[in-house]
Amino acid sequence: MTQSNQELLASDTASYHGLKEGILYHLRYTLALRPEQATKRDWWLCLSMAVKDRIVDDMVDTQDRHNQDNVRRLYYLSMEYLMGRMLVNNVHNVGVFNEAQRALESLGLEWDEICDVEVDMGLGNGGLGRLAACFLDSLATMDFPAIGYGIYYEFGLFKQEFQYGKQIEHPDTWINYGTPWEIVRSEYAQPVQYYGRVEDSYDSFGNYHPRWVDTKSVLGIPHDIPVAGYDTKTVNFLRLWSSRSTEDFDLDEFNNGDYVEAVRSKAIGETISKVLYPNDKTENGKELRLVQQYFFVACSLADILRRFERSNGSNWDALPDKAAVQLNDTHPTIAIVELMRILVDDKRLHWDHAWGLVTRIFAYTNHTLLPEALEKWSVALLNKVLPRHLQLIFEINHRFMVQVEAQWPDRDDIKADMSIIEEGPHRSVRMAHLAVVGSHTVNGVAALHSQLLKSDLFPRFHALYPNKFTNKTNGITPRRWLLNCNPELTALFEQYGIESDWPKNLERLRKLESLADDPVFQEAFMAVKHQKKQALARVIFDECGIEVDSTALFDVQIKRLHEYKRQHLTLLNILTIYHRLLNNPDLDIVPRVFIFGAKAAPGYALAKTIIHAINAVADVVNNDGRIQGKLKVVFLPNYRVSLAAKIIPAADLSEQISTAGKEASGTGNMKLALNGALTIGTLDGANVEIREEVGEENIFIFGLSIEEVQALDRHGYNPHQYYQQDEELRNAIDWLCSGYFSPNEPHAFDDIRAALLEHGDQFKAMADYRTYMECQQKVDAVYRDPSRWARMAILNTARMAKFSSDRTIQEYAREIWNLPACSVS
Ligand code: B1N
Repeated sequence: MTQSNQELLASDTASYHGLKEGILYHLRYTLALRPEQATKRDWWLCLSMAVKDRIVDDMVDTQDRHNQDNVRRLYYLSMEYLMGRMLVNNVHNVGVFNEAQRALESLGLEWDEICDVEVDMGLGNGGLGRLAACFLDSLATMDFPAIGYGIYYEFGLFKQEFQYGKQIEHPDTWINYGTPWEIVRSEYAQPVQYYGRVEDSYDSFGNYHPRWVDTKSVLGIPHDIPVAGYDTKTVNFLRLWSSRSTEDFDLDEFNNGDYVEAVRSKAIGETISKVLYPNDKTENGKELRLVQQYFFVACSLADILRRFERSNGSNWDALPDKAAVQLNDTHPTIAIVELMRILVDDKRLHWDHAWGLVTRIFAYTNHTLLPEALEKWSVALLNKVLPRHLQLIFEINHRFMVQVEAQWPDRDDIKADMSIIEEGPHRSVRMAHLAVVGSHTVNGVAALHSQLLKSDLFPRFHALYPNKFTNKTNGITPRRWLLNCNPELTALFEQYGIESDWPKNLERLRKLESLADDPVFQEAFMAVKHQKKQALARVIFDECGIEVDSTALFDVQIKRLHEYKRQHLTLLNILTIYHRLLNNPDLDIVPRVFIFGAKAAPGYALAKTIIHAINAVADVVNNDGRIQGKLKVVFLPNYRVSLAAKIIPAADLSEQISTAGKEASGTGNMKLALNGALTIGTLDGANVEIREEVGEENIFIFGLSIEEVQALDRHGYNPHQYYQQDEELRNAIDWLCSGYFSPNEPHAFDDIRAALLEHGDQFKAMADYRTYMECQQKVDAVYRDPSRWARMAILNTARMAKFSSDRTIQEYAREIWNLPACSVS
């Protein structure tokens, strides 16, 4: 071997120096282009590859260290990861932001324009998927050995477009041109079995060992996305599985001479990882969804055990010391059963031995109390897709029922209530019960939500296992949600002597408290806000063609569209203000721009109607010269992580108005407050804790408390009463449904009225309408006092330390995972 070859092989860093050289290297040797041929996308790609090269060097070192030290690892199992754009985050985390900016500048390129080329990695629906992404960032930043496992969906969450105000969905073809951030590891492909039947069989000692036979199989291919921590060498990764057919898939058809049919059915194997289900909350019980769940769980567990056996052989008793597995909601709960199957059927452990290990490995996070979101799989479907797993579930349940009998003798009602199997004409498996029984710890995502888990959702389980239940209030990564999206504000921090390690230690921002009354700082803080509002105003004009005044109050409601989140309550507010303005054009109100961003599940008709209604009202309001631009309504299409990063720094007011008890936590509330938006909200989810942190004088709280909501549910709630007694409310609803806003479709919005009146207003919008309107008046009054508003906004930013996902992950690591950090230097 020549000297230079040896050097090259021995070298453990990229073979060029400087990002700019890296960009030009990739332009020539990866894309085979001359600079004058390169498009913005080419430059984005080359910069991304050059940044990835840096990250890969640290990734190799990190993984070497973890393997050599045979560390305990956290495995995060999630069906969803909303990573958004990777470039901006990665340049910040690996400390090459300035170098990257200079490199682009010297090539005559505009930083923002190049970043805007990147398509979001949108492999999730909303808060649950984004939480997983924030957690990965915190895990790497705090040097925790961790691997995220999920699905490499070919189509992420649909792209949303409005046609005549109605939501139209388009496929999200994010992977069309490939992504520079992945490393495909075909060498770690995993086979997965499905269908077939269970055959009785006995080993040579006469012991019963059922065999799962005549199965179909697919192959999972891992795509690794490096996750670089901020200001540390640690680089973890997210391993996403795509499905490929194996060659023996439907060999019978092949042998029967039906070549085309064999190839067609090969394609079925590839559909498993095709598309993310766009339902946030409603379960649809579709076979493909179950197949997706088992596919990624089986691949991930096989991968975890391969890694374990490489270092520990078959010393299964050490498994709970080396692996902690977190279930992100019930979606990966079949993992509990799959690990039992492997340990009992394949590794031949005794049941009690295996169960003892399994229940020390898993922990389960619940993200919602809404009954329609609680997963159930029909026994018939499970028997078809995973017959051996169904047997194991019955066995788990049988042993669990023995425990229940011991605790509550002869109480069949309690058994029926707690059983993993729901009896009835269509028997089904309650995945949440399975998750609770098979986990050592169950957590909710905000204090209030965790309380309700114990008192309302799982009271019997709480009585049986009082120490299993705990709270881990959600958090957000301050890197993406402040450093990356609001560099103008973070520059101010530097100017005012905030320690530069604030992105890793958000407590540092508390220093801003002492500046909250400083008029010069107030002005500087609000000047940044105004600058971000101007930038958002340009986005609004480009996207919607609507001109908005950047001095107006920017009132922001960004989240999935759902009745419980009550975007329609905001719509009633808008209709009322509009009505007041028309009746009194000189009315002295604070000019407002209502800004919405929300996708509706494609099958959720009422949610789509609400979008249509907001757009229809917006169209009338925005073009009515009589109100002199005092009111504007904007619905930005295709809400996603990268759009959130543009809206959040520009928000004055953050709408968090869910019916008390329905929003498990919320995380947008935290992102907005961190960027100095004031919250108007109900005492729900993490709003309760935000109030505790910022102080009740720095937040606008209104509406029914959870006790009041529950009392109304018990004693009968009558929405008609509010309709009859409140003229403005009645007018808003009647006007919406008069055809005035939809002359071509006069009945377009009747379903909203029906939901609010005839169908009983499940989410109590009618009851909260008046206090909401009154609270908005208080908002107006404060906004008219710029110094008071600035003080409140500054105190919100200053007091968000609790909501850093670093704090959340620290708590999981100490109290659930027992996970030591491992620094790589
Ligand atoms: O999880 C977030 C919370 O902050 C939100 O309050 C909560 O609504 C959200 C089925 C879900 N709960 N349940 C889901 C998502 C996809 C799906 O297929 C349910 N998402 C939440 C993070 O804790």
